[in-house]
Amino acid sequence: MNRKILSSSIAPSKPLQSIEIPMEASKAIKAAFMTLFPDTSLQVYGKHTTFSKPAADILRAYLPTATLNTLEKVKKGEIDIIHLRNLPIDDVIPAGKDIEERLAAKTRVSELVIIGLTELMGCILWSNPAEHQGRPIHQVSPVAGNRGFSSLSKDPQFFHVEIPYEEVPPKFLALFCLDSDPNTRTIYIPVETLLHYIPKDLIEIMKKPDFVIKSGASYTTGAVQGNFSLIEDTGGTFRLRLMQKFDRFEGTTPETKRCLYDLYVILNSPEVVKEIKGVALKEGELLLFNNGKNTDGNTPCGVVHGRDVVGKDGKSDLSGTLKEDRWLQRGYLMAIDNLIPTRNIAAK
Ligand SMILES: O=C(O)CCC(=O)C(=O)O
Ligand SMILES: [Fe+2]
Repeated sequence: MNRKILSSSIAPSKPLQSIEIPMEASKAIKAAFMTLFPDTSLQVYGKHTTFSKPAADILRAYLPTATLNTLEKVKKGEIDIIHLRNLPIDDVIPAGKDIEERLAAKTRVSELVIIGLTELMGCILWSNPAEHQGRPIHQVSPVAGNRGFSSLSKDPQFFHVEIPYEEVPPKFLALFCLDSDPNTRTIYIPVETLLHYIPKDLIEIMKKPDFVIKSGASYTTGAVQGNFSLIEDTGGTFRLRLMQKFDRFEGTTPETKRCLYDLYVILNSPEVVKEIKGVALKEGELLLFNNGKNTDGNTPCGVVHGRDVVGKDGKSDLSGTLKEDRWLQRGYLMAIDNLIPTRNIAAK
């Protein structure tokens, strides 16, 4: 590649907003959630929207005003990513290798946290029948066995924007830690920072609708694919569709084929790699981030995210092996005005 990386005008990365929920608030939220749903057999699945408003009301009642204001800024696209600490999780996080058994044996505090936050963000959780059996909350855990359910999470998570092959990807993502691995980090690069490393002519090619993007192995009911531009920039909306590895992207013209190659080199360059930031999530910690879309003007926002494992030598390894029982719950937060009804069938 003979393009020079533009390193002169790098946007100063905004520091990650990390917010500690006061212990009293966390306890009060948990007590209220246990009253709202005391059972373990809950179908938070299926009828989860029944709980959206009550769960959000509980969060509104107990979260500090400053925290609610920060969430509002994420909602408006003014903040890319926040790290909430000391949120309530269930008293017992069952041990074991079978994620379905672990899930069945716990109460539903963590689910209600995600459901309530989703409502606060003006979104609903996406129940996609093609992934995780249509469950609106995904288990991200490197368990053996049922891949469709356990998020293929032994596999590396190179940088990506979540499900870029969907016509309407989630606006926000929530990742909530129930069982931590201190060496495994959720990593991210702000979109704004990343764009500074992509030459302007390449950005123009990224705006052409001449890319095919395909779903991967986590779609158990069949692949989906679509024709997209990598950057939509309409003046009112900015959206990025990107992954660090382009094995599921294809250029449909010589120019866009070449563009993918150039982007691959840039995304894997030391300059970009040194922009990586990461958080080793602990129990009760949640990352909430914008998935690369802004509808309030055309300023880029959000993050490209992934996962690495930090070895004893302190080096980041994108394909590192994580602890078997690490467990995150994941929600795709979809903007209500953006839903594709037929793909949002109620989950069982
Ligand atoms: O495991 C992690 O920290 C990140 C996982 C991830 O990117 C995802 O589940 O979408
Ligand atoms: Fe992801």
